[in-house]
Amino acid sequence: MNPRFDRRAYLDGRNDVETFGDGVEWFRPGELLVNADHVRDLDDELQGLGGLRDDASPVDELGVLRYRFASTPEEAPRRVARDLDRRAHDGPPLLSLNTVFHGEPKYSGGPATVAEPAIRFDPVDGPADVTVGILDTGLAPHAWLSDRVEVESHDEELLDEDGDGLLDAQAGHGTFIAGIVRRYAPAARIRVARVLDSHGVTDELTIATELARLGDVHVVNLSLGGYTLGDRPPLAFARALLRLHPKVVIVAAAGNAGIRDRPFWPAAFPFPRVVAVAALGEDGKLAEFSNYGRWVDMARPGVDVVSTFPTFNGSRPSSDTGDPDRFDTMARWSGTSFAAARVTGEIAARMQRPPSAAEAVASLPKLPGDPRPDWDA
Ligand SMILES: [Ca+2]
Ligand SMILES: [Ca+2]
Repeated sequence: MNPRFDRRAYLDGRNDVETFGDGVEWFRPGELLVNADHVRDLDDELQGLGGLRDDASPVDELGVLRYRFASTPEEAPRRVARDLDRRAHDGPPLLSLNTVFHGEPKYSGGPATVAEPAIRFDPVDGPADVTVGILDTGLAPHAWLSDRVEVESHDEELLDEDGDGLLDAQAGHGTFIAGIVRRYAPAARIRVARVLDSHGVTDELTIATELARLGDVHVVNLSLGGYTLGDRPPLAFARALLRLHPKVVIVAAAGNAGIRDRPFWPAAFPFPRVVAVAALGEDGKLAEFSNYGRWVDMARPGVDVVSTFPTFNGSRPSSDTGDPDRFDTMARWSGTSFAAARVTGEIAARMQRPPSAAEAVASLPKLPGDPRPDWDA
């Protein structure tokens, strides 16, 4: 991890994402997602504007179709989304851009430059009947995690995918989160799916599709999100939530831009099953980087969290103060990502008594103690 990673500059340099100026909302270029229930009303109009239907759209899982616009890729989907979305302003979304989502560690902090000692815990004996889904950067082999985690080979973490000899900006994020869940819910099974690349980038269609395919889980951790055009709910995500088993709880990070007046999705979905988690600093107040809004449900510590991390030695050399990018099984990291993972673990741990995620959510304190964070700061 490079502590000076500049996400805006990094995203500007990628050709598979774009922004419309403010650098807060990011989208897949030339893509528009359409609610399949309304596609007959919209198909002529979209094709007339140059949209091509993507036959690989996840209609079965989500009821969502994707249109690709080859020409004027920036303007066409954006204009169509704005114009057509007005027709359904108070109803469920008819269509949306394919919003780019990103993991939510705090970049300026980054993992620690030296290994941290392990936090000891005693795994609980006996069969676990709770399964936690983690959609993230995947999972690296780790002694803490091997006996509780289901991970396919294509869901393993990629540490230096760009091959520059340095740890990629968000590599280790999923492994770190799995360790937090394990710490708070030692007996829970963990099912990992890789949706974020090693720089922490994905889009709503990818996440929604994986969510629909995750199978039999009780709680899903989503330490990621994004901002949408017009602050409207992201369509593919809304569809995925409708199709998910009604008892499944989603725990989502509130985001790290220090924004207090815009919804961050999916955390901002106003459903009881979506638990939005802000981060507290060491003083027990809302962390300065944490987003906050009326949609935030809980807050947990999110600064200088220590958890599991891949073993990696980057090309930066050692000095008198040690090797700045040599990671030996543990790291320190900050962000609403890790506050959310703690809530996920707390829910899973409480479920081992009554196996209901919704009841577990209701029984959790919104805040870990007094004093309340300074919400209005
Ligand atoms: Ca790299
Ligand atoms: Ca090194």
